Amino acid sequence: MPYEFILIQREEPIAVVQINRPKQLNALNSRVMLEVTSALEELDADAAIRCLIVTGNERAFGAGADIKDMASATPVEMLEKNWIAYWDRIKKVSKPVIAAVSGYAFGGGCELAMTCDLIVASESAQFAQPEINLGVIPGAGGTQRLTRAIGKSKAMEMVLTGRAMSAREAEARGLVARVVPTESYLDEAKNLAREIASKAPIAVRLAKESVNKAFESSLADGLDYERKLFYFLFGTDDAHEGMNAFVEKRKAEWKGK
Ligand code: DAK
Repeated sequence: MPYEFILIQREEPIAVVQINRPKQLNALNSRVMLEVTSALEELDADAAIRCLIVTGNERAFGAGADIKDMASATPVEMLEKNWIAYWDRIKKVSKPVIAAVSGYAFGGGCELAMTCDLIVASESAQFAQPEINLGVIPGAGGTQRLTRAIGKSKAMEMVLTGRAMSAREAEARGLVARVVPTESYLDEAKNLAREIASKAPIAVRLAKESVNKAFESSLADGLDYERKLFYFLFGTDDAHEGMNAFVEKRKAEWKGK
């Protein structure tokens, strides 16, 4: 499909999906969400790509859902937008998705970043769920994912006041994996993506699946799930290649089989 609000950069084995609505600080409307979701799904199906990045620009990852679009919406219109379906589709992408965040990650922007597998933040990134200031609450996972990421008390504070959290605090609280200089945040995210892309592809896919399972299961069920994936990997050529390469003191050559 022709894209209006995103740019795609392919640098095999990684690819970057950049939200490109700079005048509106990358406010997310239905079209933006459709394009981001479709691009991620296309790249997920592309065998030459092994790790994905979603980003915005230095000033804004995304300032949230487009408030102008929502200002006079009725409950039925919001329901029919079925926005949440985009987040569910992004969650189903099998390859790792890194959010490279600089500037504002507010409301739906913060929720989009949290839906990715991990966040690399620039020093100037700010995270907030400011929906309370609009008379509503987060609707695309903010109250749930933020709480799981940073704990109840801090999530409560952010959701009830709408106050923003700095990149450094987000790192200290485990919301983001690492904070990097603003001028090189995308390069740092790409380096991380390339590192992940250099690992055994099936193991990467199942590792992602297993970590994500931790958010949706009891500890006992999660451990059980992890163990089954672990046993399964012994049926792959790559597992034997990885272990033999270690024993033979050489670099492993992954086949993704
Ligand atoms: N929507 C529309 N336009 C936005 C916007 C947004 N969220 N954020 C910024 N803009 C626009 C501004 O209107 C302005 O446009 P012009 O006036 O120049 O035409 C331009 O971007 C620059 O913004 P500012 O002039 O305000 O820039 P500042 O640097 O002064 O301030 C700011 C930046 C990010 C602090 C400020 O713009 C701001 O507070 N923005 C709103 C942030 C916000 O409240 N975000 C949460 C939106 S609610 C759903 C699930 C989830 C959601 C919706 C539905 N369903 C399940 C159906 C999500 C909801 C949200 O995210």
